[in-house]
Amino acid sequence: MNIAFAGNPNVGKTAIINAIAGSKLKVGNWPGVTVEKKEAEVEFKGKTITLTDLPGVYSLSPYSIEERITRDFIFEQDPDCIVNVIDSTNIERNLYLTLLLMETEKPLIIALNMFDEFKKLGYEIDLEGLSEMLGVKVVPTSAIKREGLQKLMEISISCPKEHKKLDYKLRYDGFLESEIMDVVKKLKQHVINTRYPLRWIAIKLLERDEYAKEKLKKELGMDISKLADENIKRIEERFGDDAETVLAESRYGIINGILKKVFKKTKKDDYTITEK
Ligand code: GDP
Ligand code: K
Ligand code: MG
Repeated sequence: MNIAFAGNPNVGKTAIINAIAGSKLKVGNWPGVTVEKKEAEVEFKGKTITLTDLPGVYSLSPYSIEERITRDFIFEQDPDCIVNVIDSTNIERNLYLTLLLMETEKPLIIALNMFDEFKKLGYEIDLEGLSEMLGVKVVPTSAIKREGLQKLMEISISCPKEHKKLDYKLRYDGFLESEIMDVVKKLKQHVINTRYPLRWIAIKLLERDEYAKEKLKKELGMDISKLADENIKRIEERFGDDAETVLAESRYGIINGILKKVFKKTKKDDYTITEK
C-alpha cells in the first residue's frame, strides 16, 4: 500500500512522516531531477505501507518541476491514498491545492496539521462541517506534539475503501460548470480509456494546460487539444479574463463560501483596525 503526502511547502509533511516512520525515512531524488524524494516503509496493522513525501506545491499547474512531479506521481503511480497536509493556521490558501487534488478524483484525506498552533491562536473550526462540505475526511494533527497521527494512519488505510462511496461534490458556478460538462460530453464521444478523469481533462483543456495536452496526446494517440476552444471563448467573453484565471478565482470563491460556514477567528484575533 502506498500513501502519498501532498501539501504546500512548510506545512509539516516531512515532520508527520518522520513522526510516523522515525529513522526509516530514506532520502533520494526524483528520477532525472535534483528535487529531493523522501520515502519510508512502515508496518501498520499488519500492512506494509510506503509513505511518500511529495514536493511542496501551491498548485498543480504545469509551470514548476515540483508541481509536475506531484501531478505525474498522482496519476502515474496511483497512490492508494493521498494525505493532503494543510497548515491549519493558513487554511484559506492551503485549500486551493485541496480543490485541485479533489479534481484528480483520487482517494484523499486531509491532515489539518499545526493544530497546536491553531488552538493557541484561538481559532475555531467545525471539523465535521468542513469534512461534509468537501466530502473528504479531516483529521487534526500536530506533528510536533505527535497528536492525531495514529488516527491519521487508521483513516489513511481505509481511505481507498471509503473512496468508492465518495463523490467529491464541489461544483463551479453555474456557467463554468455547464461549460465543463459540455467539454466532458464532447470528450465522451472521443475518449474511451484513460487514466485521467474526463472532468479533470475538461478543466485542463479549459486552462490551456500544454503539459496535460502533451500527456493526453501520447496516451490517447490522438489530438484533442482544440476540443474545448469554443468553450474557452465563451468563458472569456463572459468573464473578460482568461479561462485559467476565471477557474482559479472560482475556486477561491468556493473556498471562501466554505470557510464562512465552518471557520471562525476568535479571541486573539479580534482586534479592530480603525481607518483614518
Ligand atoms: P514540509 O515542508 O511540509 O515538509 O514541512 P516540515 O515538515 O519541514 O515542517 C515545517 C516546519 O513546521 C518545521 O519547522 C516543523 O518543525 C514545523 N512543524 C511541522 N508540523 C508542526 C506542527 O504540527 N506543529 C507545529 N507547531 N510546528 C510544526
Ligand atoms: K521545509
Ligand atoms: Mg518537507
